[in-house]
Amino acid sequence: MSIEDIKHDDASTVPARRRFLNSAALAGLAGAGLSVGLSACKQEASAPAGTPAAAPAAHGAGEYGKYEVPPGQLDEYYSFSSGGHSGEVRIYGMPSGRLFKRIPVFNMDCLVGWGITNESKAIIGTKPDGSLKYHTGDTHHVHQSYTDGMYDGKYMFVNDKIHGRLARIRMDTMETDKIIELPNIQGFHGTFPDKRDPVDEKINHTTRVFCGAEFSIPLPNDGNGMNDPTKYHSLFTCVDAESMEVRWQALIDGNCDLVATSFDGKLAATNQYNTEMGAHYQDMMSSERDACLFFNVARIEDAVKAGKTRTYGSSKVPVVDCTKAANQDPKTALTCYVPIPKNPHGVNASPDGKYFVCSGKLSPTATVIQLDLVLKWFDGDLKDARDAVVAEPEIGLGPLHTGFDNKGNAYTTLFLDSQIVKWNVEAAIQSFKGDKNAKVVVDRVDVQYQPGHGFTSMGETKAPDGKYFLSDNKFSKDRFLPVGPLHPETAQLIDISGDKMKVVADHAVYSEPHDSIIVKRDLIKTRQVYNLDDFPNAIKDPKESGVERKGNKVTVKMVSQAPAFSLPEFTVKKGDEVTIILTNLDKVEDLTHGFAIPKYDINFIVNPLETKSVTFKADKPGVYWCYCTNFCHALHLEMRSRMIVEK
Ligand code: K7E
Ligand code: CUA
Ligand code: CA
Repeated sequence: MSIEDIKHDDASTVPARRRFLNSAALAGLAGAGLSVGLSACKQEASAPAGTPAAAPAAHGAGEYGKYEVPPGQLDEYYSFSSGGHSGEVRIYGMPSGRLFKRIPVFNMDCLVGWGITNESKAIIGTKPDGSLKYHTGDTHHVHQSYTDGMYDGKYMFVNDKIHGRLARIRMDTMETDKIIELPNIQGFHGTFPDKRDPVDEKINHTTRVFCGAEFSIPLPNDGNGMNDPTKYHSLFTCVDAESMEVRWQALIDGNCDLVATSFDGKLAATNQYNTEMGAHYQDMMSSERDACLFFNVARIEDAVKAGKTRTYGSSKVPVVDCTKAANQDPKTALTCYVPIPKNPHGVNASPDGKYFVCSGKLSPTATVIQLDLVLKWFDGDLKDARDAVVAEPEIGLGPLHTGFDNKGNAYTTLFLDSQIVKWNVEAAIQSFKGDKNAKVVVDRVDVQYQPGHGFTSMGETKAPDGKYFLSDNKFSKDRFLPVGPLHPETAQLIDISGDKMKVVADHAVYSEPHDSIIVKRDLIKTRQVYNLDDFPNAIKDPKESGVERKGNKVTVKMVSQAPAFSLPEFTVKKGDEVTIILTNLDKVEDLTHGFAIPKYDINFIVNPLETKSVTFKADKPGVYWCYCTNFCHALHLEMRSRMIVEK
């Protein structure tokens, strides 16, 4: 099968030729996969590299006009996007693609002072000496909290794959407010909040966040048993959405990848690509089938309550046994392993609450799993877990992630084909039952190039609106002005409101977005100004300004009011441990001040009525002009305070 065959497949003749890739072909793809994919793209691009591949002149600007947001107008949607190994989360406007804000999460950010101020350090986590425990992060998946199957505008959750942390962002200020590190895991990849309580019918909002660990490690990972495969395990973790404490963990067979939760709250699931528990990629794709692993949340929590748990290492978190061996009888089982084609990637919940769809990745298929059949298996009334699979259409090469519209269609990214494929879920089910006339694949559109995640507007709620699909592509090559070896990625906006999908905009995005959610703007209510009382250390009156000394610990209290700091100068001694507390008493929206101290590596901002503090050792005598970094006033440059460090 050549790339030519793949590229010229007609949407109507879905790839009967596309058989499951065998391991030998895959070994090739794994090594040369990207170049295979990219050369396929190259054939599509009629223009030589370096010139835009699309031909907008042929369409005329007018055709795209309705996707533009004119000056002074606001976007219809927010798009919240993870920033991959930048460790941050970004907020864009949709459809404009305008970047509004970068929310520092696991990274340091000297614009806002994230990782510099005491308050942010306390959230990120410190070593005993007060320095940051970690400086790096890798954000993959962002999801918001739900009420009644809709975004409630309260929280957003995002994972750090590198150090196994979960962060919460509060949506009113769009700032990170909690970060926790999950015990005994590595490669925390998929995460999803629940949508209602599995036990208490009255609780119809998010109370838990589920977290999947991709890499198996020896438990505990303390240097013992490092070459003993039986010691290696992955844990699936449940975190309380309010307290952000770990409620329980589940010991599983195989690994976790992405995570999905059902709208009725009863099920959480993770797709597993390494049921083989192999250490090398050849081993990880040795079996023809892996699994989508379902967790019966209520039963697990009963087991936790009943004390059927153990702990690992110094962690106090109760761990329940969710391995196959311990869960043979469906009627009492905590978990259900549904076999699906080899090395699947994403798992996504359909908005009608009925199905989870896993993408094949190494198989050209998507697998549709019917949730009430999974529950039937847990009741002991479904013979084989595989019988919960109600469709498995062939949709194209390298399927990764799926979004949904309001008409029963699914949109799956095809990494190797560089396409988005639109397919109909009910038709796929009919076809699986044997209906030869069922038209499963509805449309395909090329994207530039190699899509990873894709998402529809409001697609993760019970009410998607069927307007847009955003394709976050991993390569952009010739789509933008060249900027050296590191290319931006492309986020391509696709209008899905008609029968044919239409790419309507290329947005350049800084490396490397993975997941996004597209949220209607009226579901988000932000605060534009803080309350002084939000901060226990606030300096509420300029008269409280001054320098307080206790031994060699010095506290400098200061306020900012454009265009001045309340202390034109302050004096400390060499060797002092200095804490500066700064409250911005300007309460005008958008009036932010900054505070930088040369040679002391201090730089942060204070938003209207916000208080922040920094602590450092005054180890260099001399004069240091602290100045406002954030343009605030005609006399912004004059807004300074002189720090005098005496010998
Ligand atoms: Cu497919 Cu980390 Cu969601 Cu990226 S994962 S693409
Ligand atoms: Cu205050 Cu610039
Ligand atoms: Ca596998």
